[in-house]
Amino acid sequence: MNDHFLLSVDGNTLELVLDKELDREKSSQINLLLTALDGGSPQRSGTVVIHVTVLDANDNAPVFSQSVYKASLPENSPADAVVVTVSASDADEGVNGEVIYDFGHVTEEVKKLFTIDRNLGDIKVKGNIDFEAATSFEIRVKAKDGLGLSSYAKVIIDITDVNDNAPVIHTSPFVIGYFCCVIADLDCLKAFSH
Ligand SMILES: [Ca+2]
Ligand SMILES: [Ca+2]
Ligand SMILES: [Ca+2]
Ligand SMILES: [Ca+2]
Repeated sequence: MNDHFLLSVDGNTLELVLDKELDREKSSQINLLLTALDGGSPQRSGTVVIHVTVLDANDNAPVFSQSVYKASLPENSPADAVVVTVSASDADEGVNGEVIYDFGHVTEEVKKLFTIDRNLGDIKVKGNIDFEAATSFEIRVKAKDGLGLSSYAKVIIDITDVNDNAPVIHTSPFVIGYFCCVIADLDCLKAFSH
């Protein structure tokens, strides 16, 4: 007999009883060959094949291909530029295995600057990425199947600097006849501070 089933005999009635849990992801079709023997001489037998189709239950959450995705993005990248694509698979069938993507809990700033494609997992630029405002982002992403089982991964985006600031000379009257000059270049200042 099969590992999963037991035969229960009551007189001439025979019941096929499930003994061990079935897993569609391991084996979705099971064929059982049942042979009945009589006590006569010569002994005669009859055979029947029982075909069992295992239906799917949603017992797997989506699994991301990586727990952490890393990407690097130049500041001022245009809207719709794809930063990174996340991907998760779900071993279940049909709606139980359909994966959609979303951000997990993220800051309002992240929502203003990035979007995620629910079906493809593409994270794209939406707003103005400014290295002088933030040099990296950490985004939690979620993959959810059709019945709501979900899992999470982390996306780390490092913003790279572009020379988009000209030096600015600040002058202010200090004492009559003297001026104090400060030359500031935001790009350089950032470069020194990192
Ligand atoms: Ca399943
Ligand atoms: Ca699933
Ligand atoms: Ca900038
Ligand atoms: Ca810059």
